[in-house]
Amino acid sequence: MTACQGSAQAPKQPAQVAQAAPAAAPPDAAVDPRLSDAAFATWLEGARLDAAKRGITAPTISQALGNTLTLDHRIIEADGRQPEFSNTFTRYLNSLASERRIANGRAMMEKHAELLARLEREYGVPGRFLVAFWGMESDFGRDAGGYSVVQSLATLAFEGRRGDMFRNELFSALTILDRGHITLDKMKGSYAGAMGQTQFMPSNFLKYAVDEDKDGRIDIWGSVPDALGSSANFISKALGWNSERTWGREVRLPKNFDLKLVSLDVDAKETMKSLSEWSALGVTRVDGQPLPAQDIPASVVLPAGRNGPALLLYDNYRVILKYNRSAFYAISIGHLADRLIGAGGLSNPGSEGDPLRREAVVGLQEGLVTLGFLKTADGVMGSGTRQAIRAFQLANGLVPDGYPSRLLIGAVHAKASGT
Ligand SMILES: [Ca+2]
Repeated sequence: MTACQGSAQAPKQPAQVAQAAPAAAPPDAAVDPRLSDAAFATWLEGARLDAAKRGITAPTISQALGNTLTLDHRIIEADGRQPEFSNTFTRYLNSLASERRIANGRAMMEKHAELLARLEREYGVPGRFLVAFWGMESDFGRDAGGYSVVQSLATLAFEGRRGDMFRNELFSALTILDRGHITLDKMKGSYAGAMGQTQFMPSNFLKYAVDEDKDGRIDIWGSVPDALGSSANFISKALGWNSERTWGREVRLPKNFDLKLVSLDVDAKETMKSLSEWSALGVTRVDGQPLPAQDIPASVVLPAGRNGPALLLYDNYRVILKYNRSAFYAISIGHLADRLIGAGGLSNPGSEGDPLRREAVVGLQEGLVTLGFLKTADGVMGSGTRQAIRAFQLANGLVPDGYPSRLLIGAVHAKASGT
């Protein structure tokens, strides 16, 4: 659980497919004078002085920020890389809540049943959500990242883009070393400094990580109780989990459902209604049974457009979004959590389709800009672009689901080129 964009995030791009074949580092990367080893050595001197001022002990400074610390150009490259595709919802869900992950997650639920029951009593977060986050973040600890956290953070702090944030994370990492929770060689994480089985940024570690197994050290790398306890504490305290409720459910929409009521941005108050209001509009459970008669505010979301699954999402869905601003990620966490306690797949799984290439997204956005529905083309398929698609659909008598289907993209291009 990390912390770059917004509250808790590492800058990985869950809704995007990783670039197929990373381009080799440009040959002149190492000779860019701003990123030279000499410039880094000077920067490191300043960082050592700053660390001392912030109360980091001399042995930790000389061990972690000594002259053997070098820049890692792979990290600079990874940080600047643009995702090549925008994934489809169904592909994303099938890959992150895969049958293998569901089976492994169920085994983890069983293996750690006692711990999970205790954590739910203590923090109010049900075990299935803790295990779902654990599976999504590090594949249950199997893939927690192999980068040196100190080297990653020093590289990104030096590189400059969001440098202040990474500099503060670096000092938090040094504080963790100073407190003896982990040794420098074992302090591993993602290239962006998200650490251990929970992928905590160091500042979140200092605020929310707990010594659940009470051995005197907080070890989110090697101790499952520490990792899951820290996760429960973070989700409860930092994100504000509502222990009374679940995250949402798949629903069936009536034939005449007004698709303008679909939320493209779940913070939009005008598309939030209580379960009884949705019931009155004809929304039911997928088996046709009525929704629970409760006054829970909820949003209808169609992550794969009007032909894909319809979901009714509650406030804990918004809690997951605070952790990662990706609707696909948040739905996958909720869905995976349900699968871990025996639920089946979505009744309408949607079709996988092909991921949209970045150029296709940019082309669609440029069309929407030309037509006055969008301000800029950034290549990212976010809620702003979906709102612009819906505005285009409404203006042209199309079904307003905000979804970038091939047909929709063709219609935008035709209008934009005036044909
Ligand atoms: Ca411990």
